[in-house]
Amino acid sequence: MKIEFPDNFKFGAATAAYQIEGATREDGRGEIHFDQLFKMPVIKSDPTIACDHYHRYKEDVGLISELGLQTYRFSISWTRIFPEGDGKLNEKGLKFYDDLIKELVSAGIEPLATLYHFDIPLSFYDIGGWRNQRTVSAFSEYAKTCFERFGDRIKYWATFNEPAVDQYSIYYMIEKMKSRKAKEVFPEVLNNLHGLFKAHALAIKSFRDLDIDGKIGIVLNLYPVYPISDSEKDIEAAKRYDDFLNTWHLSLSLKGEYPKEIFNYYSETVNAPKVTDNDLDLLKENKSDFLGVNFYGPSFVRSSIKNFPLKHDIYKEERSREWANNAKVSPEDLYKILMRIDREYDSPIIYITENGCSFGDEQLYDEKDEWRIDYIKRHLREVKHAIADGAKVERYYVWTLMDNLEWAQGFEEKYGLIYVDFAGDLKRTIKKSGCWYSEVIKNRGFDF
Ligand code: BGP
Repeated sequence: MKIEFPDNFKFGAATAAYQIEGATREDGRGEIHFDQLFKMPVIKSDPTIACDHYHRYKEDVGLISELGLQTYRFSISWTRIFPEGDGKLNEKGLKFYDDLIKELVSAGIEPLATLYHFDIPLSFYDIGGWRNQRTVSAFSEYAKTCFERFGDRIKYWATFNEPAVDQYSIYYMIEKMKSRKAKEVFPEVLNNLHGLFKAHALAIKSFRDLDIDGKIGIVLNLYPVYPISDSEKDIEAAKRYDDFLNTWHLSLSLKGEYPKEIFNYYSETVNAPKVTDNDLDLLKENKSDFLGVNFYGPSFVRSSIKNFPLKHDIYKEERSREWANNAKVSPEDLYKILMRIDREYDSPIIYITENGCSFGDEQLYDEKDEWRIDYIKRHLREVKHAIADGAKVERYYVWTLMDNLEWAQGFEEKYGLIYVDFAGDLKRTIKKSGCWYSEVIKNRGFDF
């Protein structure tokens, strides 16, 4: 059977600044919170070089071109533009992105830029992050600067990547590692998320005030959540996690409002978030033009006494062909979440902004790369299935363009369509999956 995609559907791949750029101490870039974490002895990878994309961007755009990607999602590093987060502007940082964009546009590749991919300026983490109004105002100034400088060439923008991961997997976990109590940290997570969504809405407002001819949205990590058993406790724990992960973020992003029942539950249990009427108006008046969906796999949840107030644990299996990067390979769940968004949120425009797999360490010409072809194929089939059933899915970005620095997991995880020789000279080689994807793009589909 031929799986074919409509003419308005675009194929691409995604990256994030910190995971590929390197050059963390060059040309005036300011420090981010992750720079500090990477100095800890438990984390062995070195972000100062990463893929050295900062110096090899021309070669990398050449490879994007060779793959035939129609669009490329990358992120802009806030502290290259404003080294301290606010205040002094860094012309050299702006120039790097100017050059990159020029290269992309002249090769006919449409850029989609993310303004924030987990890279909070160090100075702002230390003053309470997103729950400090200074961070919120600084972000909207940074966003405005990017729109003014690049908005004539970049038409597609995402404000934030995965607020839930930024706050629940990163902030919450880091603060708990400092032996702080979940009862203290979780309310901060909700207040941070509130500040982050205000920053998102302010960025949308300035995008529209500047009358940029394009679309702006946000990127969420979304997936169906299942209880691990049919016990009442597990069912309730799955509901709590689903409420937080999916409903909370979807409602804020697409309706510009808090989901009442969950909001009341948190107000009663953790006395957060603190929200004013003006904030609510701001969110309501500045909703996204599109929703970015990052999908890796469903979640299986059991009840636990840990992780107040969600009180859940996530079940994981050993990595295998059917359990990539700690998530079960389950393309049908991509279809399910897409249809849920379509039904419950008035059929928004959706871009799959990340989908991909790592099976751990992988050599060049490895059978794991064959598994990647199978993974992408099965997921794309479900994307088509959702389109056929009415979901407005218009783009698909593979995570990721090239093997990179996978945060705390370092260089061991390989998600790339392009192999990077980290043990040697960082030479890039297009993998078989990259060649296969290239054919898919050319043929606007594949046989299944
Ligand atoms: C997403 C992030 C990416 C990337 C990807 C894979 O959450 O936006 O930056 O890291 O996940 O990561 P993981 O191996 O943690 O699933």
